[in-house]
Amino acid sequence: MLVATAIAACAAPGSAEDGYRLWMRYPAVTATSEIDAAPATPVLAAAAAELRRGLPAGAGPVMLAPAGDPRLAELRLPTAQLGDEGYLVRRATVAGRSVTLVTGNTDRGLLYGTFALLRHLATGASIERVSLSSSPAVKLRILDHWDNLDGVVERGYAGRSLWDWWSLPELKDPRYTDYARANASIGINGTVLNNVNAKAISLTPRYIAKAAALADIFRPYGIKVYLSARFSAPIELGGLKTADPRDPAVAAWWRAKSDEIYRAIPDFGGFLVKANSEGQPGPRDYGASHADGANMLAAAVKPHGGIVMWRAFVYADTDPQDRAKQAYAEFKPLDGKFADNVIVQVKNGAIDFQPREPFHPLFGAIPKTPLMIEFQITKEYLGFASHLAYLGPLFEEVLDAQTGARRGETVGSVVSGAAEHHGISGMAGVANIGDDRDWSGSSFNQANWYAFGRLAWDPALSSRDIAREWVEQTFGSDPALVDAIIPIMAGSREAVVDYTGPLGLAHLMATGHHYGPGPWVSDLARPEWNPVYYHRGDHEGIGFDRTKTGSNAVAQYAPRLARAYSDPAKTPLTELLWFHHLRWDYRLSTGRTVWEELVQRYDRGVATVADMQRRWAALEPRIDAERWQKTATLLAVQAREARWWRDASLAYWMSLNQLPLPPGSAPPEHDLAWYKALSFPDAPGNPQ
Ligand code: GCW
Repeated sequence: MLVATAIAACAAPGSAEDGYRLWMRYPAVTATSEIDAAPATPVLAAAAAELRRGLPAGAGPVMLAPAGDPRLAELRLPTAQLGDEGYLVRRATVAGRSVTLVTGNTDRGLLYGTFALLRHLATGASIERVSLSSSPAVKLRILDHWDNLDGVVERGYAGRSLWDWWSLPELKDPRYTDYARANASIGINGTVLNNVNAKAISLTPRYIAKAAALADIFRPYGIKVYLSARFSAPIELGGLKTADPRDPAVAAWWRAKSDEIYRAIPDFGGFLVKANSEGQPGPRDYGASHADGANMLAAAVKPHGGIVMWRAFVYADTDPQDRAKQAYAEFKPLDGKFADNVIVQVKNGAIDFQPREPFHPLFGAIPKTPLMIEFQITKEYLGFASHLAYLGPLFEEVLDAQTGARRGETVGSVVSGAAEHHGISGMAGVANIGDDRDWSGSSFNQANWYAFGRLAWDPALSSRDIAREWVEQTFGSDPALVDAIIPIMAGSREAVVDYTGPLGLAHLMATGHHYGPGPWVSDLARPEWNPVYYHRGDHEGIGFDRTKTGSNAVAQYAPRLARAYSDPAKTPLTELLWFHHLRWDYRLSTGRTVWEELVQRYDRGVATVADMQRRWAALEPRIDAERWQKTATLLAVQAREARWWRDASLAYWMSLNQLPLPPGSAPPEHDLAWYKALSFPDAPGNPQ
């Protein structure tokens, strides 16, 4: 099927630069091209439509053809290793015509190839010498939406949920399609529609029909729909007396429920489950294990090819051991006990998405179990939507961390399953998407969605390269502009670490909504809910002793790492107080004491934000007014809040250690009582 298409200008003149177009800011210039797409499947149609939107003038003929197309036979292309999602894009002569060929073994491969070609062109590269080939290292590349059915997004700072559950399935907001396009452009192939703190009602026929409507919209973009399942649903919806996974009536209920879902959504991905964590029901309520629970659900979706993503984010408010140890303690004995369509979803660190945590000790520790990593794209602990914090370096740091368990093994290689050859592998990101016009609350938050998708496709990519291609597509490929923006992004996450919790401190935020500092909080019912539990600061020193003399959490790491983490002199400064309780006057490799180093880092964080503001200010002439202004305003908020974090924290530490600030360091603006009295019951993202 040959479609000769005259391409009309796609962006209306004068259209607002409100961030809606994300990184897909295709040229507004009219282009005429020939797009040869055969055969026509919904996925190929979506790919061809994207080319019509985005192919710049003068690109010449583009052919989308599956590897099996007889016209390609004589080219002998190396398509065998592309798998079922990989692509190959290159110049070729097909049936006597010189074309830009996009090929792959499946239509999804062609879809990804199409987006790769558009990215290639949008980043300033030429079509004449295009030669791209890639296939994803990770199979499940998934966004987890913590969206409640009433439209509130837990830990969401970009407006309300994108899903208008009430008007679905009839009303199909065109935005759903744009969401799918954006995800497909970075290789995301799954979405969990509802919050892991799940309501059983999402499994009722009414809601299944709504989810099915979204699945129909996403399918042409290679995106499968998943649902978070409430473990007690057989009781709440089915009227059973128990949700015990070993009870045949419970298993039968889930089987029937799964059959019902698959009748509506034949390619339904499966379930995500948060069980026995923060009040959610689960198999432990009945004395059964996480494996019993996961395997029972896995059996229900197995006949349909579905999977279960079972979260390892468990800590019991009745378990007295170090919270950082609890997930490992619970899951390590279960290695090898999970069904083959279960994947265990592990947060990047052992506590909870803090600005910095050492990687989770389960990575490398349970090789018989496929593990998918869970990152948080929404910035619950990194300044909500307002702070500019590019998370690429955070994701990269974790993925590149050596587990020490096997030679050369990294968290990224565990996740991609390279060594163990598991049938499934995955990476999940808690979405930062809402109904804000710019989707994520700011231009730079879009970069975190982008970076997540790119790294899920290829965990070996560098966060800096990703930043570059994102900037080029989002703001334009003028090298002077790109070179000015990248440094702003590159140091931004470290700045947040510096002004919120340097040297490995963590979990110091205010209670509930997590907005702003609260390192003094000590009056919550359970010890591990309190920041004082995590920093253990007192008159003498600060930090959590996780060595043999303390909780011995270090022993959960491979011996080589455990040895290093046991010695403060061998522990990276960035993780020092995570593993060690040290005297305030303990001298570090920098020549400074712990106290001096802490202050220096708080100051550095505040100074970095000031520097980011200066750099951004200089870009005013080069960036459209609307996006420039919003970022400038948000940077001013960030500067104020960075100072607040630094001042409140230092005021508190000084109340403990009674030490003076090192010379040159400004005193906190207010006294400690002032900071403690601040209250923000209206802070967003905290469902009551
Ligand atoms: O970080 C914590 C959040 C909770 C969240 C939980 C989790 C969905 O504060 O809001 O609940 O993690 O990951 O389950």
